[in-house]
Amino acid sequence: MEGQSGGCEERPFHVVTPVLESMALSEAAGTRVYMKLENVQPMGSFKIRGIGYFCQQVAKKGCQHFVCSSGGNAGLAAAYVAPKLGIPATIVVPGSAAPSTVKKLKKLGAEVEIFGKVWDDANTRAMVRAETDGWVKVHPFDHPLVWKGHSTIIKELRDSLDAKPGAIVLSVGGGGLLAGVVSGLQEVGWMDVPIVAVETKGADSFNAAIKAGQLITLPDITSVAKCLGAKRVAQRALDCASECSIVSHVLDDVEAVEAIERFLDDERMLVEPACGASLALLYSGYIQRLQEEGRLSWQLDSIVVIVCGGSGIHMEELQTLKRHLRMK
Ligand code: PLV
Repeated sequence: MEGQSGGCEERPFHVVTPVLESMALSEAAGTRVYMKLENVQPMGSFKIRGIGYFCQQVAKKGCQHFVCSSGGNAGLAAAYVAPKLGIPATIVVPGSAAPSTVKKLKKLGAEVEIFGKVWDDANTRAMVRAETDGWVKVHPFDHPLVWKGHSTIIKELRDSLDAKPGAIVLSVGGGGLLAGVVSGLQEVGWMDVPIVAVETKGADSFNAAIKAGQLITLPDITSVAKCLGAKRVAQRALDCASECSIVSHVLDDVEAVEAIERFLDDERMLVEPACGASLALLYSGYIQRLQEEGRLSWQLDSIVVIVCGGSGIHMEELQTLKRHLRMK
């Protein structure tokens, strides 16, 4: 199919994002840190890469209607590309989704259904609607086309860095970003670059799967990082662990939210707790701890942190999160 239709619809929906060195993060991590700034993508997160690519491909095959279950950001990406492809979209979000996200989705022209408590509930509902109405289900993380779209992050990194990084830090929800990064590393021949996969306690389904050696379904999502809140990761995410070196790390909500505040001060950018988790790994001294434990090399020339972004955050929401976590 690729290349058949030509014209502007073949152009990706995502933009090539900047890679910037962060003095503050480098100081905290004791190694030079580059930020891959996915927060400046259309709709504020990396999701546009994979979701945009998926939607573009199924549109070519005659899709009539998208239905996407989402914690927020995948839905925003789908709602953003749908009118550009001339296809209506229904986004199913859980009650935990930020009200501002729901508003934004409606503004983009999507039909929004709020269903259940966490993303898994919304996903069950989206599957029913896809089946009964004959719509195309847009999965936020578990599809090869989504991973292919996300893999462009690594090709861009290869083009913008002088040398391959010593490690890549990223957040894991259902594992779509992880799967995309691994396929990108395979494509550019960087398979020896270790990945640090970060989650928050209460949204740590990847860590649970790694420990058990099989997929585990968490009883509930209790973390404030709702966009990391898939009770069970994609099988592909777990399979990635046998194809390359992945260090799974879990930290606290408080650390993730502290990292959001520090990042706002240091880099003047506001991101979701889902992204704060990756930043906290650098700010809270975990790189050095992983090096002491022998899980990461002492000879890291540089680290790339994927600033995955997220739209469901504002100053007011940040204050609410801090109150909820009893932070000063
Ligand atoms: N968010 C998904 C799944 O939510 C969504 O529907 O938007 N960082 C941000 C800002 C995200 O929005 C997400 C995923 C992730 C990281 C994790 O990506 P994943 O799911 O590909 O591992 C429940």
